[in-house]
Amino acid sequence: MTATEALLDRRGGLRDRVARLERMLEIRALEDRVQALFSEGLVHGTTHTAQGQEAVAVGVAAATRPTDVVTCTYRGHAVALALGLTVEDVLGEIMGRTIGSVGGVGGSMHLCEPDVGLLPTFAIVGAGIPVAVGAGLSAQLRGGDDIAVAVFGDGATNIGAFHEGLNLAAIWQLPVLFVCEHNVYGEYSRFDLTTPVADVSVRGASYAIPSATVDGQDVDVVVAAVEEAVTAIRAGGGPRFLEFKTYRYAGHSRSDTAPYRPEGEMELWRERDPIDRFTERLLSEDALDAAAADAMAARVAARVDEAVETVKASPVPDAEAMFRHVYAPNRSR
Ligand SMILES: Cc1ncc(C[n+]2csc(CCOP(=O)(O)OP(=O)(O)O)c2C)c(N)n1
Ligand SMILES: [Mg+2]
Repeated sequence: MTATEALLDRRGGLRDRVARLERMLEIRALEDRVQALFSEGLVHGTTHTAQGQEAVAVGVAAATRPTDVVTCTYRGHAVALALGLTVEDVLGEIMGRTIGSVGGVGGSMHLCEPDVGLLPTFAIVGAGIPVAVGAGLSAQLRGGDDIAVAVFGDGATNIGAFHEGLNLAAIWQLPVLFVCEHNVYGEYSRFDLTTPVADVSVRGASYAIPSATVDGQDVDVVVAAVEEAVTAIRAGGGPRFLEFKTYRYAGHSRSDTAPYRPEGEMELWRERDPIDRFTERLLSEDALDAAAADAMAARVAARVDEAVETVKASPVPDAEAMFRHVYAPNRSR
């Protein structure tokens, strides 16, 4: 199997609901390990993890296809793994090693893998939105029924690029799905202290875009919502906007311990943990038994342990790598 086939295989595997649980566990395990590696000084720069948001990432990946393109944020490890990147691809990039998806020069915030549709993840808040709109225009001009997906945070809906992107997508009826990961915080500020609406999906209405607020803690609900929106978009129905209510367990980045959280808030969200809920559902449906669930958890832990060793053994890129993907016009002509 070539590397591309392996990525497509991982993506296609998400057609199976039990595989969705395994991918969510993989995301959680990797993100927990990234925080530990950061504390050990093995992650340079900064890093933003997405524990708690796994159902949104996996649901979006399961209900789209690799020929669709996706832009997302600096909190992008979960979406990248869901789309099909391997733990080595993602961790290699986070740790700045040549084994990473872009050879270790991108880092945690700049993951990219065209084979499964991941355009670079973006460090600038909202910056992926107009790029996805451009990709939607490109898809429309090419014909066919591929779409573009922009994944962004609640804070990004206060950025100009969000409004420009929705407006343009609506007036040109572009095949774009706007996905908001509403995780209650933008950096160190609670959403309700920065934004005068409770549901950002209402903002879609001012651009005449069919929009909805959806439970982001239930992967089955996420898949159903994305499938419905994607079907309408592929049929030429123009853009759709989905806001998923979710929560980030980690602080904003690095060693932020999130002292700004109100007491009890985390516990309330943990009661609706997307992995626990989905595990319980699969067990109650007999789609999974306790032994298989344990084996799955052990398999994921071993995969992450092994990836950490592989990545640690991978070299850092040489200085020349900085210039390898830089485009410059030939001024001598
Ligand atoms: C244009 C711009 N302004 C400010 C920042 C600093 N910044 C980084 S993340 C962030 C918060 C964004 O919150 P949200 O969109 O809700 O995404 P989340 O981090 O919650 O996933 C800010 C203000 C930035 N990176 N880009
Ligand atoms: Mg947020």
